[in-house]
Amino acid sequence: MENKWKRYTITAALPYANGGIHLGHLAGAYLPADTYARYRRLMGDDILYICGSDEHGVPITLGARKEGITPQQFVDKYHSLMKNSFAEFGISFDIYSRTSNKIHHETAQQFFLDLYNKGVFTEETSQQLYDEQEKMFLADRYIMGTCPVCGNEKAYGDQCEKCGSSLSPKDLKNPVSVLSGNVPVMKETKHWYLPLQNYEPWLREWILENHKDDWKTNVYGQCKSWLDGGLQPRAMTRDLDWGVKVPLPDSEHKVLYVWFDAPIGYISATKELKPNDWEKYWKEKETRLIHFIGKDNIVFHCIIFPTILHAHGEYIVPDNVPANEFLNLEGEKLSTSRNWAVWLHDYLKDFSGMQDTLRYVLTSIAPETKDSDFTWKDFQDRHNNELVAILGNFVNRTMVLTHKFYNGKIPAYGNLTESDRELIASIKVAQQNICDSLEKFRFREALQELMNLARAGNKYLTDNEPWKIIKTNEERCATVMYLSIEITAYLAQLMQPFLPNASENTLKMLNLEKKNWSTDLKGQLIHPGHQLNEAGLLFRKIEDEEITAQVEKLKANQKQVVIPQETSSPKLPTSSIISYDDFSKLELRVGTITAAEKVKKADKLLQLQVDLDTEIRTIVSGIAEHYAPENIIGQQVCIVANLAPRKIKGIESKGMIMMAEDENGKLKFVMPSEAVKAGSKIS
Ligand code: B3M
Ligand code: ZN
Repeated sequence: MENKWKRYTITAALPYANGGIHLGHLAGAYLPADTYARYRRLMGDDILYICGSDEHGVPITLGARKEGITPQQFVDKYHSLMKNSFAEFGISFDIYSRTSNKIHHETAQQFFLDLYNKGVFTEETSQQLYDEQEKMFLADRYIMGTCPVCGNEKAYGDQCEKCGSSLSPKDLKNPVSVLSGNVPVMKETKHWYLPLQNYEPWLREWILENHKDDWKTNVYGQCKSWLDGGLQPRAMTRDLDWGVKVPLPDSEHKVLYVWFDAPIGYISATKELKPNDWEKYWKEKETRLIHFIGKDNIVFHCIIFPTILHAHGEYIVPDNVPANEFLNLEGEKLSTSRNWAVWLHDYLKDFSGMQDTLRYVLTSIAPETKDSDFTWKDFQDRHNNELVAILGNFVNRTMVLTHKFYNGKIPAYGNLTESDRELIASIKVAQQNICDSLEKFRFREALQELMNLARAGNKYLTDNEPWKIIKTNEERCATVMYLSIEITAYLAQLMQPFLPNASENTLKMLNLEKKNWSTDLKGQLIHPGHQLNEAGLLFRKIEDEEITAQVEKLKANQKQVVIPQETSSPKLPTSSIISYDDFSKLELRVGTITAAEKVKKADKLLQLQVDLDTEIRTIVSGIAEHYAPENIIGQQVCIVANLAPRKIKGIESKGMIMMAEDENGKLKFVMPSEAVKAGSKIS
C-alpha cells in the first residue's frame, strides 16, 4: 500500500498529575497509542510518540489543597509516579514531558499572543460565580450543581461526568462552591473568548464531510451532535493563580484555561525533544497528526484544539482521533474518588515482569466501540487459557521438540504437502490482516489475528504429531518441525507491537533479530542449519490465590477511602474542613429498629436489626448502657449506610447509628422531627 504520509505525530492525552495511572487510562489511550507507535516504527516510519503530565487546572489545585501541600509539590509527586509507572510498564514514549516546564509556559503564552494579535479572541466582561468566603471566582471544578441536561446532582462546572455534557458554571442548577459549600454570588470579571461559532462552517466541512468515513462512529457522532447543538464562545482564560499566566497587561490573577494550555503541551514537548526540527512534526501537510484519547476528551481534541490550531494558521490539524469508550472494573464504573481502580504501580509490584499479560488483556477487551469490563477472573482466564495455553504452549512445544530431535539446529525440509502450503499462506494472510487492522486502529481484531496464527500452529503440530513420525518418517518430521519454527519466527516478529517482551524473548530463543515489517518481513525467516538458543517458558501460570488476593485488595482499598481517617494530618489548616465531594461520599439514611438484643460477653453492645426498606441491616452499636433493647423496637434512627462492614465480637456490623451526646455523657438517638419512611435519604 502506498503511504502518502511522510511522518507521524502521535499523541496520547496528557494525564492530570493528580493521581496514578490506572487500567482505564491505559486501555483508553496509552496502550493503543503505544501499540500503534510500535507498529509505525516497525514499518520504518518517522514517528514521534508524545505525552506528558497535565499539571494545571482545578483537579490539581483541589488535590493539593486536600493533601495540604503546594500545587508544585503536588504535581512533582504525581508526575514522577506516573512517569515511572509508564517507563516500567514499557510505554514507548519518545518524550514524557510536563506542562509546568518553562518551555511549555513560553510556548503556550506565545500561542495565546499569536491568536490575540491576530484578533481571534473576543474580550468580554461578565458576571461570574464568586465564593465570598474564599475570595475567589469559581471556575470549572470549583463548582458543583445539578446538570441541566440529565439532572445529575453532582455535575461539575465544566462537565457532567454522568451524561458527558460539557458545561459552563452558569449552566448548573443549585450551584455550590466546592471549597466552602456556600452558594456563590455573582461578580464581574474580564476574559478572552474563542468564538467557536465562527469556525463552525470550517469544522463542519473538515469533520462531517472530510472525515465521514475514516473517523470512528463514536467520535464522529459526538462531533456531529456538538456541531448540531450550536457552538458557543468559550473562555480561554480563568481567574486563578495556578497555571500559565495570561501574557497581557493587568492580568495578574489570570491564567490560561487548562484546556487551552494542555494540548499545546503536545507541541512544547515536541519542541523540547527536537529543538531544531520540531516544526515539521506540527506544520507540514505531509505529517499525520493522531490523538489517542478517552471519550471524555473528544470535544477538546476534535473541536476546540483543532479550532485553535486552525485559527493560528500555521499548524496542521489531527487527521484522526481514535477515541475509546470507557473501561469498567468488575462491573462497576472506575472511580478514582472511591478508589475503585487498579493502579498500574500496584500491578507492576504484584505481577512483576508480567507487563505483556496486562497489555494482552487490555487489548483483548479494549473499549473500542463500546464500554467494556475488566475483571480479575477474566484476566486470569485470558492469561492462562490464551497466552499460556495457546501462544506460550506453541512456542514452547516447537522449541523443545527442535532441541530434542535436532539439538536445536534447523533441519532441511522435504516436499511440501497441500496442508503445508495452506499453513504458509495463512502466515501471509495473518500478517496482512494484522497490518490492515492496525491501520484502522482495530487493535482487538489485530491481536485476534496474531492469536489465530498461534492457534493454526498448535493445530498443525497436533495434526501432524512429529513426536510420532520422528520414528517412522524422518523427512516428514523435519518438514513439520521446520514449518513450526518458521511460524514461531513470524509470531515473534508479529508479536512486537502487542507483546514486546514476549517478542524479544522468543527472538532470543530463536537466535534472530527484529525485522522491519515493510521491507524484511517476507519469504523465509528461518533457514536450515540455523542454530537455536536454549528454550525457556514465555509465560508462567497465574494461580487462583493471586486473583482472589487482587479482588480482596480492590474491595479493601475501596473501604479505606470511605472510612474517615483519624490520622489525617491535624496540623493542616484544611483538615477540619471537608469538601462537598467528601461529604457526598456519605450515604446517610433513616431506618427503623425492628429487633434488638444484647451482645454476649460485651456490656456496652447491642445487636440491632434496622429496616432500610430495601433491606434489613445488622448493626452492632455501643448503646447498651443507654437504652434497653426492649424499649427501642420501632425507634427511628439515622445511620451511616455505606460504612465498610466491620466484625464486632464475631458479628458483621453493616453501618453506624448516629448518636448525640448530652452534657452528662448520655447517648441519645438522632432522629427526624417527624417519622419518615424507612430508608429515606438524609442530605
Ligand atoms: N488532562 C484530561 C484527562 O486526563 C486532561 C487531558 C489533557 S490532553 C491535552 O482526562
Ligand atoms: Zn448530565
